[in-house]
Amino acid sequence: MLEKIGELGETAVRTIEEATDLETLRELRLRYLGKKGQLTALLRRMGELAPDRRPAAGKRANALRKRLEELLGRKEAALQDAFAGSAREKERIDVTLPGAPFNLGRKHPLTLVLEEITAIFTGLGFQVARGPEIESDYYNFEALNLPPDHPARDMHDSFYFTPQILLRTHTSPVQVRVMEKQAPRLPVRIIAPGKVYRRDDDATHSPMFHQVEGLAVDRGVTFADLKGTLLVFAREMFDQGQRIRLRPSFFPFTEPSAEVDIACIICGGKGCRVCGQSGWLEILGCGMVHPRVLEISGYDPEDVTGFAFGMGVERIAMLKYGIDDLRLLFSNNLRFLRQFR
Ligand code: 2U9
Repeated sequence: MLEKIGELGETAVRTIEEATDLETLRELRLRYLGKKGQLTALLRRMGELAPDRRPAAGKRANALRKRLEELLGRKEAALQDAFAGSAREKERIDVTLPGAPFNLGRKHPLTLVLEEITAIFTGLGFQVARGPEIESDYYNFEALNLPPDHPARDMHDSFYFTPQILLRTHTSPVQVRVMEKQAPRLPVRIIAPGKVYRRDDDATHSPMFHQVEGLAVDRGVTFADLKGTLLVFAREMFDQGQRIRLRPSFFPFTEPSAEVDIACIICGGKGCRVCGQSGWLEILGCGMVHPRVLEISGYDPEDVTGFAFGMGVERIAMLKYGIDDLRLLFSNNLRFLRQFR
């Protein structure tokens, strides 16, 4: 019996010393000291011994129980300390680690183009003017000399709230509002960028799109001023060697009116698929402000003249970046949008 207690003692001490976590230690306590533990079993068998041997064996077994309990207690405290230490280590902030990465956003290609157009015209002395997207029939049509039978005024071509209130179909009402407010002070030199709405929806038309319109009113403003301004714009926007061409056109609010082309930016004017073999690309419309429009807004057409122009921002962006489908600009596809900066 004494021998058995000795052997058990040796194994128990060694395994407890070797334990590296609290879970193992709990198992060892059960294995040796638990109800069904090995030392407990030995103590139970004391009765089998001859009476004269019992005291020595009992003393030895109890001494071992005490020793193992002490050892388990010490080991438990040591492991608890070590665990707390490593938890603290995990909590420590390492200020030398690199920061958490985050994705930097980009500007939408339409924003980039709008900002570029704005920068060119503010550089030429134009100021940015803004106005409401929900407009009255008066500012959107009547003040701009759009006759009552003009197709844009049809319920099917514009978005109406009531017969008198609609989503603006161009940014021209902004210029009318500015002129009305500042007349008869001169000069007027403004651009009106913003969203406009028309009942159109296909590969080249969106029901919402962006325009930049410009207006210059002063004494002695001529068609040459208009052409020079637009040539500077085309050269700043596309290429310093850029050429432009003006073709006669018609708008109710300008007289005379013209469409403006730039030499094709793909083939340089030779003719290709993009320009339909013509060598030219239409980029905007323009003209001298109709005397009726000047008069309605409070300026004397006998005293002052003005030029005006209008362009679609989506069209400029598509030409500048070689985008072949308008809908890409409104699809929120990050693989497309990531390409612009
Ligand atoms: C006032 C007087 C005249 C603005 C003008 C155009 C010609 C023009 C189109 C270009 C493509 C619209 O986006 S688009 O579909 N615009 O061709 N716009 S002259 O004329 C004005 C504006 C305001 C008071």
